[in-house]
Amino acid sequence: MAETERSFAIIKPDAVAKGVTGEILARIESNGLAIIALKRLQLSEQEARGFYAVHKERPFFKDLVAFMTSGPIVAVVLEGEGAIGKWRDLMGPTNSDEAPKGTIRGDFGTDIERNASHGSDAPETARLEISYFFNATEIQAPVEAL
Ligand code: 3AN
Repeated sequence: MAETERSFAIIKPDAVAKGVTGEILARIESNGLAIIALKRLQLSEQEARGFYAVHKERPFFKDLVAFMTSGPIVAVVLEGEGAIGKWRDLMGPTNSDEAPKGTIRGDFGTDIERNASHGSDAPETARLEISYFFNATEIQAPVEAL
């Protein structure tokens, strides 16, 4: 059995603007992942640059920051068995052009930049990303764990 993990997800500005936040959250829950923290916010340029700092030398960095600050996002903490891999499987490949139907990026994204969602790629990045958006007091454990 996979270990219980936490992952960090973003419903990106394109998906929020399309009105598919609820559909994406429903896919998370119907696939056995618990939503243990959630907020809707608009990133400042500085916040987006900080979140994507690992990509700061990449040619697409400026466009990525412009896109991620273009409208509200929904930030989510997920918890469940193998949550990091499970959420990445549900999202599909980074490029929405290549993502199969039935995946979030395939169904709701447009291209490699406007790809509807983000997910952590490893436990250490999940920890960093969660703490970038949420205080410990904003994260609730699932009811059965209390
Ligand atoms: P993932 O989000 O699947 O882990 P990363 O970490 O390689 O993908 O990329 C972070 C984000 O940067 C992606 N979600 C995507 O929006 C954007 N991105 C990655 N590669 C490109 C690219 N070649 N052109 C434009 N945007 C890109």
